Amino acid sequence: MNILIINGPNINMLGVREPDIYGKSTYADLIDLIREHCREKGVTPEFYQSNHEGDIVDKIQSALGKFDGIVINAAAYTHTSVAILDALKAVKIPTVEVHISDINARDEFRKFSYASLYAEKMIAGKGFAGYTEAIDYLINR
Ligand code: CA2
Repeated sequence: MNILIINGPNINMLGVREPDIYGKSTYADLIDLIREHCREKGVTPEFYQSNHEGDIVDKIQSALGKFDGIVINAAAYTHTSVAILDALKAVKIPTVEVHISDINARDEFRKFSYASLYAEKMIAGKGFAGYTEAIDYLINR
C-alpha cells in the first residue's frame, strides 16, 4: 500500500517556533515517526512538504494511479484553498485530513476547512499521533 503524506506551509518550521501550540518536535521528527509506523504496518510512505499552493495541487494531481491513500495537513491552505479541494476531488484518492492542533478550539477562521468537504475523515488536536491514526484508518477502511 502506497500512502502520500502531504504537509502544507510552515509545517517545516515545526519545533522552531510556537512550541506551545505545535510542540517541540521538528518536521524531521514527524517524518521519522510516520516512517517507523509505516514500516511496522508494511506501508510505503512518500512525504511531500511545500509552502506553495500550486505545488501542492501539482503533487495531488501527480498522485493519480500511484497512491492508495493521501494524508494531508494543508496547514493554512486548509482554510482558504478551493484549488486543493478541487485537486483532491479530481484524483478521487481516499484522503484523511490531519491537524496537529485542535482547529475548532482556536481562531474562528480556523474552524472552516475546504479539504474536509472531500476528506473521508478529519483528525485534529492529537499532535503527531493524528498522522499515524490517519494511516491506520486508510489501512483498515
Ligand atoms: O494544526 C495544524 O496542523 C494546522 O494545520 C497548522 C497550520 C495552521 O494554519 C492550521 O490552522 C492548523 C499552521 C502550521 C504552521 O506551523 C508552524 C510551526 C512552527 C512555527 C509556526 C508555524
